[in-house]
Amino acid sequence: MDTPSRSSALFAEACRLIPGGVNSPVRAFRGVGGEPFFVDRARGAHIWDVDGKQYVDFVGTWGPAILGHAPQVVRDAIARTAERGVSFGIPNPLEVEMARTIVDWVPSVQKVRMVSSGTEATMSSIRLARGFTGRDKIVKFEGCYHGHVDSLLVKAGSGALTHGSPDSAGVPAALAALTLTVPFNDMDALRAVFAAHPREIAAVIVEPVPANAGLYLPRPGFHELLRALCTENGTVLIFDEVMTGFRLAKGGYQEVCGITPDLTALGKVIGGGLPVGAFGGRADIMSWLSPEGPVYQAGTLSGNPLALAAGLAQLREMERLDGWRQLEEIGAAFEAGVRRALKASGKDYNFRRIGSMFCLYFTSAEVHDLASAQSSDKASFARFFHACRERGVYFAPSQFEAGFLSLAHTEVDLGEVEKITSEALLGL
Ligand code: KE4
Repeated sequence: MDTPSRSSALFAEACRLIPGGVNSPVRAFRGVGGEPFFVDRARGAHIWDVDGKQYVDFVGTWGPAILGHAPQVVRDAIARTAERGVSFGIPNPLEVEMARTIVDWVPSVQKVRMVSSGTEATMSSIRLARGFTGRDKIVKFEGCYHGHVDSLLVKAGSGALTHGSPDSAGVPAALAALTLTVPFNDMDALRAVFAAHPREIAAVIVEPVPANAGLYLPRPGFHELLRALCTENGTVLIFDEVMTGFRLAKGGYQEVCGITPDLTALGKVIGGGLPVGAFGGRADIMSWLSPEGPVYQAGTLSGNPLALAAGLAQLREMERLDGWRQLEEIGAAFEAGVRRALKASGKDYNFRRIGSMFCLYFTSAEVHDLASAQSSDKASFARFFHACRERGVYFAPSQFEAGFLSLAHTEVDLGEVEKITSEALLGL
């Protein structure tokens, strides 16, 4: 019998101590079968597992690693800041610098509050919208994922979808009933939900580019209609840009599409890999937040100096390098390679990309919402995933996740990946 790998031994121990052996479900490989490997270290576009195997990484810790893993500027900022303390629970200058950066870079954000995760950002945005409007109902889109917020674990994407619990147990039916769901890109259904609940909806929350059922794009006119309906009904429009913020453009996807949301949820990139989230928007809405207003929200580690120093270092480096232009060039080169690999293998699978975010659906159908995304052949995806993993390329361990490129992915990496993906597709 083969000696179990260190990953396998660690996973066995982890399963005795942690539910499913993981601290976040999607890491458990349930979407692709087999056991997860354990990471030993990461640098740039590469990760190494505890058994010494190297991978080109396209998960990028689910989005934060936009410069690549552990960039020098982030490590230096953390070390420098740690010399002065690691947490205060007292206002510190980095909170002002981060707030100013977000307000300057994201035009719709007039005021912002720091939190410690994307979930906190969306949860607080929903509570704030309900307090501001005095209404209870909210709208979300099927397959969109906004973190593990009770009100938003209704027809949710990401791990909730992967593990077959889009409507999570433990969420009171009375609460879930206040969350109305609509298929993304379905303009008739969107009009209908507002017609059925005129001036009753507190907020609509949307991933402007849904990336938690793979990755699909908004149809022309969809966000314009959404903006108009929210304005007509006094409904707060919340863009969940936890994933797209500071990645698809300096000002996030709202800079790309020209739509102005009322609130925006942020996370991932702004933490440089450390735990950070943020939410912000119209000053008249944000003024309802405690201690200014009656909507309570708080956090021991909100505005943590290490996390903000890491995030600011990452944002400044992106600005210095005009990283968004480079990411588009890297994304285009990656896409060209994938399309050559698909052509060589004779597979008519559906590859979607926007900037440095992508998804390869194992279906020839056009994917524009959750239902069409679910037409993907998950068994073929799983075989492709493992064939690539064995050859040293790590994609997200679920068909219902997006992939991420970084400034650290080189032409050499992409050339190697094209070869490996071609072999994996041919072997299906
Ligand atoms: P966190 O609470 O995980 O920091 O953020 C929640 C969240 C909110 N909004 C969007 C659009 C998100 O994509 C996320 C979290 N993304 C997943 C990846 N699909 C995180 C990975 C995980 O759950 O382990």
